[in-house]
Parts: sequence; C-alpha cells; structure tokens
Amino acid sequence: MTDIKGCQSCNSITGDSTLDLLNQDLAKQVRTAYDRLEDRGMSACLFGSGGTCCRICNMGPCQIIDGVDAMVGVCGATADTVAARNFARIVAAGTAAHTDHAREMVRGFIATAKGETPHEIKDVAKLHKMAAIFGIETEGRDKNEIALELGERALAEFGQQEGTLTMLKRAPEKQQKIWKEMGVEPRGIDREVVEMMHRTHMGVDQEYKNIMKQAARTSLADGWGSSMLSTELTDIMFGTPVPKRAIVDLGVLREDMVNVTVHGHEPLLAESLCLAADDDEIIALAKKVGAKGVNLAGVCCTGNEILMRRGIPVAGSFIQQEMVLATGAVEAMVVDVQCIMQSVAQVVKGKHTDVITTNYRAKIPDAVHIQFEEDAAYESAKKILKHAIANFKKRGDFYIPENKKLDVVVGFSHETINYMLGGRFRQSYRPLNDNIINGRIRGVGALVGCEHYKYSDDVHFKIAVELIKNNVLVLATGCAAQALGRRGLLRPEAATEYAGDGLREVCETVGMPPVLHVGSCVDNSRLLIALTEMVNEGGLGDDISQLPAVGSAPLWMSEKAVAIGQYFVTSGAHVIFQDLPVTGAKKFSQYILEGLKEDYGACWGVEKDPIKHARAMIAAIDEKREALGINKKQERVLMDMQMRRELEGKALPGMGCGQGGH
Ligand code: SF4
Ligand code: MSK
Repeated sequence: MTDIKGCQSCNSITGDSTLDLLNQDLAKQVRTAYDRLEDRGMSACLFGSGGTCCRICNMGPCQIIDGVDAMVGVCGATADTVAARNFARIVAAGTAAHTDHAREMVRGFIATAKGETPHEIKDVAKLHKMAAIFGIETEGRDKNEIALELGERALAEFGQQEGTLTMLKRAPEKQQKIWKEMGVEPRGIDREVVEMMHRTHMGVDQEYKNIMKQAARTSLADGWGSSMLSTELTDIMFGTPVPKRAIVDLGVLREDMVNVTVHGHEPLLAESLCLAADDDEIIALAKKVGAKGVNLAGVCCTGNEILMRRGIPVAGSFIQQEMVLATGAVEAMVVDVQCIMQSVAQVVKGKHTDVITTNYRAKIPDAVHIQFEEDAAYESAKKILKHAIANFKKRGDFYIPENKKLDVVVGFSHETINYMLGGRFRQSYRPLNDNIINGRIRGVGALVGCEHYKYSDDVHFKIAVELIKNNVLVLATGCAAQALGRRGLLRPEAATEYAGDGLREVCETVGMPPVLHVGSCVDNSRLLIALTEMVNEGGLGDDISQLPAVGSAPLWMSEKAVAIGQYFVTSGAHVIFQDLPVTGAKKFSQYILEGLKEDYGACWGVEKDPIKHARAMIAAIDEKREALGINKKQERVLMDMQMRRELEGKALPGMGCGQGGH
C-alpha cells in the first residue's frame, strides 16, 4: 500500500482541508486514484491517446500509424477514419449519458405534474416560457396541466424520428441557418446517438468529415436537446437557481450529525433526500442514535445541483470522492449515475460507511443497493436515510478538517445573470454587452468540465486568475466550478483580489464574483442561452461565433465533456481542452483544430500549460474583438436617462457599468 503522502499527489491534491486530512493516520491508509496512477507506472498507450487504436471489429484490434501503408487497419481503415470514428463515439457516449439523465428528469417532471412525487411545479414563469417555445396553450390552464403537456412533448423529442428538435429555434437565427445548410439539425435525440453508433460500426462511414457531421448533429441533440430539456424542466420543478451563499469544503461534514453524501448527477434523488432529511420521523430516529439530525452534503455534480438550488454544502468534487470517505465521518455515500469511481466501495471497507447504489442502471460490487423508486420517491429517500442513521452508532475513528470553510456565492442561472447585470426593472444583457464593447469586460470565458488526477489541481485556478486579471468574466460549471470555489474565486471579494481594473469595477458595482458558478455539467446548456442572449441583445455580431467568448475544459476526464465541447464548437464557440485523442491522425486533427471553423465558425484548440491555455483563450477573445472593431480602449461616457432612451436598443460604447437599473 502506498503512503499517499509519498506519491506525486502531495503537490497536487486539492485544498487545505484535503492536505490536512492526508496528514491524518486514517487517511494514510486509503488507496486513492493518485496511488493507482502511480502504481500503474506506465505512460498511456500512444495509439489510444492519439486516437488511432481501433477495436470496433474482431479482425482487430488494429493500431494504425498515419502515413505508413503497412499500418492501416486490416480492413484498410486509415488513421483519419479510425480517429474520427473514435472521437465521434466519445461524443455519442457523452450525449447518451446526458440524454439518459435528461429522460429520467423528464419522466420525473411528468410524474410531478401528475402529483405522483413529493415535488411540485415551482417556477411557473419558466413553465410558461417553455410552454410558449413548445406552442402549448397556457391561458386559463392549471400549472400541472400545462406541465403535463410540456413533459409529454419533451419526452417525445427523445424518440422523434423526423423534423427538428423544438429548442433549436432558441438559437440565434444565423446559427440555425448554418445548421440547416450543413444538414446537422438533429431530428430526434435518440436517433442521432443511434445513427452515430451505426455510422461508426465497421465498414459504414469512412470519410472523416462526414463522420464529424454526424458528431456535430449528435452534439446539438445534447446541448440544444437533452441537456437543455433537463436543465429547464429541473428548474421548473425544483426552482431556477438564484444567488446564495454556501460552503464548498470537506469540513462541511458534521461530528454531531448523521453525514450523508449524495454523489452522481440526477437531482431527483438528491431533492427527495433533502425533503426526507427534514421529516419528523427521520429527525427523531437520528436523535435516538445520539445525532442532531441528518447532514446532507454534495459530491460532484449532484453536489452542484443542490448547491445551486438549495445552498446545501458540497463536501468534495470528482477528485475528492475518496477523500470524503477517508474522513471516516460519513454514514452513507448515496450514489446514482456517472462519475462514481468503483474504488469508493473499497475505500469504505473496514469502516462503518456504506456506499448505497440507488439506480438499477448503476450497481457497484460490495455496495449496498436500495432502489430509488420514483413513484415512491419520499419513502425511498426515507428508507435510504434510515439505513444511514443506523450506521451512526458504529462510527469509529474519524477526522473532519476544520481549518478552512470557504464561503462561495453560487446560483447564477442565465436568468440570474440577466437580473444581476440588468437590474430589477430592466432585466437585460445590455449592460454585459456594453461593458464588453467599452472594454471593461474583455470577453467571457467558460471554464467547465472535470478534474483529472494526472494534472495539478490548481490548473483551473491558474487559468481563471489569468483570465480575470485580463478582465475576462469567467462562467464555470461542473467540477471545475467546485475547484474554483475551493480556491476562493467564487467570492465577490475575489474581484478585488485578482481581477483587472475593468472587471473589478463591474463586479464591485454589481456585487458579484468574477467567476460565476452556473451549475452542473448538464447545465452547460445555460451557457448556450447566455451566449444567445448576448447575440440577441445586439452590438456583438449576429451569431455566437462573433462573440468575444471562448470555452475551456482544461482537465476533462468524462466523455460528456467532449460532447459538451463539440456542441459549443457546433454552436460557434471556440473551445480549448488540455488534450484530445486526435493527434495520431494528421488530416483529421487538422480538421478538428482548424477546418471546423469554416463550417461552424469555431473549432477546437489544445493546450496543456495553464498560463498558455489562458492566453490562448484571451487571444481567441481578442481576435473576435478585433473583428468586431471594439479592440481599442474607449472613453467612458456617463449616460443620463435621456441619452439612454435615445440609444435604447443600440450598442452603448463607453457606458458606465451598473447603469442597468440598480
Ligand atoms: Fe481493424 Fe478495421 Fe476492424 Fe477497426 S474496423 S478493428 S481498423 S479491421
Ligand atoms: S461530475 S462529468 S467529473 S464535471 Fe459532472 Fe465532474 Fe466531469 Fe463528472
């Protein structure tokens, strides 16, 4: 067994609390992904990391060397074909993950509309907005009746075979035109995933550009289809997030309470647990075993979901999931789907903790399974909590780091950004666009996606600081957002500490952090709407590809991140990752890294070094500013109300920040 302090991780493990925990004897006994990475002791396979290992038929596996005639596949497949197929399959798998998550949310939404869950339709304004997009009559109808029709229409989008997805029409008109011309408008969500898998089967699509066309279509079925449906219907059901203070830290575990961590992605389970934790019977049972109650804490993106909507603290992100258990203070880690390492069930061996799987789709050897029944959600949640409570008295040695509990401000839906920047009486993206035009804000950088054990955990922090120092407003989601929270960038004070003059002025005026936590990985669809709002507001071009905005997942791990990256690229936003499995195929990688720009106005980029990564993002923003003719410092013009009325609807160069009605 490796002493974790002796491995490469000691320089890169995240946050003071984790370091504090790692110095404790009980944590030294735990084998983590860092240890396993070190134990494996071998570098990644060059064919795998270059995208040119093919194992889609049993004549292989074939390792292809680009340009070497003798090293094509047994079937004759070239490096470009194989790398494109592999890449497209990653997009399909990521889309499938978001889609299966979204389908469950839509089914839960329908059950809620029928009164079959403990939840209710909370955001009626958003319900009506979505109903309008789907052409559903709202006049004189009960909210549950509207919700039921919306849910059924949404569910039909998954299995739809012809036509186009309804929410594509939310995109800027020019984007829609590009997709139509390219022939990549998704017809139905499931259909695109299935067709992608078919076309990458042995002996089907063998032309890398054509393969990527279907990958683009599949990615749109994710971003503007399943992910967007999931986010919007989840908001309607559980409430659209609004800014709130919360804590992201291992130290949120409580000595005097039954600690239950919720790990995974689908908020139906977590929301039900939140309700059940306040149930009188549950509180009484907890007291009976000597605890004050049940303390729920999030891990990974389920953490983001309940953090955004309820302010429930996050104990840890993806790379901390084993550390959360290493505390010995968790009675149960309740998991559903995605990003749960098989090792968690091993970490708890010999401890009182149970890993509880709750979904028939995701079982783990050595875990306890308690099926979460959606049609008996409250009772299922109580059953899970009762199991956790029974473990409390068995708690042995434990250690909860106490040295640092960092406050964060979270809950920036695209509606909130509208409200914060536009003001109570005139919600609008106008002030954001104006501040971009006048140069106070250089542009928008999205830092999204996962964390990765191979790299130092301060990569997100370094990139974000470089961006905000250069007046780039950062929007963050997923585990990246949690990493930035742990490093203190989700506090309004971070603007004063790190931001450049222009961004600092805007943040201080509005009282917002320079890095806005926008949600879970499925919530990247919020960013698509935010970008669309910026286009629609005017003054920054007429499609997403003209905006000074760029995306990045600098520590991507999951296939979902590639699906997200691809839907941003297909939607016109340049995206940079730390690496992509395309380097073994010259023409294909050139297409991904340059050629896609001709088709969609945006392409992929790769850069490992965090500072160079940030500078590449800034360069992409500056290129757009240059093309828009706004890349020069403009004089600040303070507007009075008369001037503002006259210029209403036009770009307002030099407008002072915070003049949007605060
Ligand atoms: Fe090899 Fe072709 Fe089969 Fe792939 S499809 S494993 S390249 S023979
Ligand atoms: S959980 S997909 S590690 S963001 Fe969404 Fe985190 Fe990436 Fe999983």
